[in-house]
Amino acid sequence: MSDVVKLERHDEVAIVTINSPPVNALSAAVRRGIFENVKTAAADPAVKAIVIACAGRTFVAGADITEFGKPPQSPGLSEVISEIENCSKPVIAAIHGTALGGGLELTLGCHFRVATKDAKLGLPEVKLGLLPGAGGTQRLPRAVGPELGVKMVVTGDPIGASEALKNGLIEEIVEGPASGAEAFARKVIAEKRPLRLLRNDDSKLAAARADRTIFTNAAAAANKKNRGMNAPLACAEAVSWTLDVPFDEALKKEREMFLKLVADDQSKAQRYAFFSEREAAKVQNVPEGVKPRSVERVAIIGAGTMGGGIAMSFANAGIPVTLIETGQEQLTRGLGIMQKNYEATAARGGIPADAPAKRMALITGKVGLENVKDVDLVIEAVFETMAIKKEVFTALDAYAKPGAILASNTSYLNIDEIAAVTKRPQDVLGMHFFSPANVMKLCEIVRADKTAPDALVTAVAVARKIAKVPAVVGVSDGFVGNRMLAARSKQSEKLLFEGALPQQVDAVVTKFGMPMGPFAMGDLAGLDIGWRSRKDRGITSPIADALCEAGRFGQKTGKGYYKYEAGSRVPVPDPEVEKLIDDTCRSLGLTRRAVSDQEILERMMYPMINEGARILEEKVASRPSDIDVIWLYGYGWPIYRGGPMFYADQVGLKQIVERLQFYAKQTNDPSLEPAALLKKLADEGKTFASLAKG
Ligand code: T1G
Repeated sequence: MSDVVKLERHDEVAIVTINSPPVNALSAAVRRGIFENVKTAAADPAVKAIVIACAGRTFVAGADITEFGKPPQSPGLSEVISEIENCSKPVIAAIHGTALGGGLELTLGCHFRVATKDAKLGLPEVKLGLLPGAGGTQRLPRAVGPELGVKMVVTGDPIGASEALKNGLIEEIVEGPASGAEAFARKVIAEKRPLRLLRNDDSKLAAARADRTIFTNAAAAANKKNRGMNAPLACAEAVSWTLDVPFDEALKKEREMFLKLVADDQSKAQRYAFFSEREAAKVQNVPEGVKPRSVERVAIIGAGTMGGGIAMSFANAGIPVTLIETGQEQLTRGLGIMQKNYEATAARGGIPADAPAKRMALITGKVGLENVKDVDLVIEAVFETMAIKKEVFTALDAYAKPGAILASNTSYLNIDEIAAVTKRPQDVLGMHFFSPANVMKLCEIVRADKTAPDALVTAVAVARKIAKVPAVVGVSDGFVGNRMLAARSKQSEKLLFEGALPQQVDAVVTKFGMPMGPFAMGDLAGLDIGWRSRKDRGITSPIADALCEAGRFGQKTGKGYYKYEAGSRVPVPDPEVEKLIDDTCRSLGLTRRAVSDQEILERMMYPMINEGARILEEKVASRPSDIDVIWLYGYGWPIYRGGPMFYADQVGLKQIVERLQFYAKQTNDPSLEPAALLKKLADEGKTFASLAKG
């Protein structure tokens, strides 16, 4: 018998308990165990009802994603679900934690479902580039109605137990899942309640038969939100089969669609992203068993855009935080901006109406650095100049208690240098959030030379606790993300001198799947920032400088690389800019040429990949997948392309080396010569992924 699924009998109720940590995923052993034990219980004349429950922290969280791509093992999940659905005795699912994907599909084959009040129920397969592959697209709409059904399948977002109860997905909210389900089972037996087979229940489909816009709207919304992705549209289509395709035929079509998607590069990339995000949170090169320090009290230094956003991230996670400024005026202004931010989000329904007050109550404003004296973690987010950082860290070192961690939110300054002004370099590290910090999920955790292992794992744990995606990086100009972005920016500017226009470059990059191109991004951030920095460093960038000298700082002045109609953020190509580029190139004696979209794509992506290879050589990142996580969650790299290093493996490293060598020669730019690691892997016919296998 299975050791991950147990069967016990409480009088006339059989309890089948799944116990396969960490999330009771439906591995072959678990599927076999459920199948055998349900059959045994069904055949036992003393058993009048069967409960399926889970041990541990959650009900089944889905199929075992690690099994995808491997030869299928019997029994398949659909077979297990049919065994349950066709059982002559009532089968009740006892849900707690999260019933997701195949886990929820398992419950949909049961005749009844009960759940604890905090349970979440969903079909997130679309987030893995898939669609529910074990009947979820056909049974869920029959349980909750096609409108909520198609929304849950296409967005992949779960619903809570109370919404599930309201919409008929569960019969009751219970206390202990198994005991509550057992009590419910006894009621079903006593009442001789007829079994509820969702496959035969079309009662909720009539409305959609009358108005199919439910599906066309869901598909349109999916297409708009998930540009270039295959799965959301497939999900919307599959749910529409509930209206006019016979159930068993629809299951076959669903299975075919699932097999097509699971073999698709997009789903491979999304499943890779799922595991890479979790891998990144596992800190490498620290002694075995290092534990995080306890962090009860947190202080943020600086109530500007970044400091405010970081404070909101803690408040959003329900964690009280002290926000410290040097003057009351700055503090009041910062708190006011955060209040307005929350109110705007609540006004558009992004958070409950009472959330702004609740979250602002978690943020305590204080004036003076001495207010850090009792905190366990300080995150500094003041001006990006080394002089100010050193001044602040000197003071923090004096005021903060021993063992408090001092983190800087700097986006590129040297953490070793900052740590050196303190007496506690072992407690100093970087926590680089991305703007807007209350929205962007990435947090680069910068490991300085003397950062203690437990300080490092503490910062990673805190980042996860505030729903960020941490990735550990080393000290380097721009750490990982911005360093690779700089390699791309260098090429985007050169392409203007060679013959491309901003709108052509941006169109190639957005067609690839990035949220915006380099020039629109520059206009958003403000071209004057780079202009000031170049002047500080005594370097020029003729076209960007000319734009700034003309007062074209980007969106903030209504003109930059593009022009912006009053009140609009939509970039509009501007003939004045084309003329400025022409004039600048002419003054430099440059002859412009036609540049193909393919060259633009390669000149945007391959130099970043090359920089990623150098970052790995220098151990500034320890895994190629960490670099991918940084680009997925810090820069909006399309999830269905996995990340720059995953994409490089798909293109083929040999091809990338050849193109980099070609462009290095064509543009006389030695920085485009392939990095040694990239060249070595290409020569050996290997991939970046092969590095992860050690
Ligand atoms: N398969 C295999 N491993 C999984 C897994 C899964 N479905 N879900 C989680 N894990 C691992 C994860 O890699 C990590 O491993 C550990 O469990 C804890 O996860 C047929 C085809 C359930 C909300 O998409 O959303 O069903 O790093 O760190 O933050 O139609 O895990 O410890 O070694 O995320 O508490 C659909 C995916 C699958 C749900 C818990 N199901 N999982 O979050 O822990 S496809 C999903 C989650 C499917 C059917 C289709 C979350 C969680 P390690 P964790 P958590």
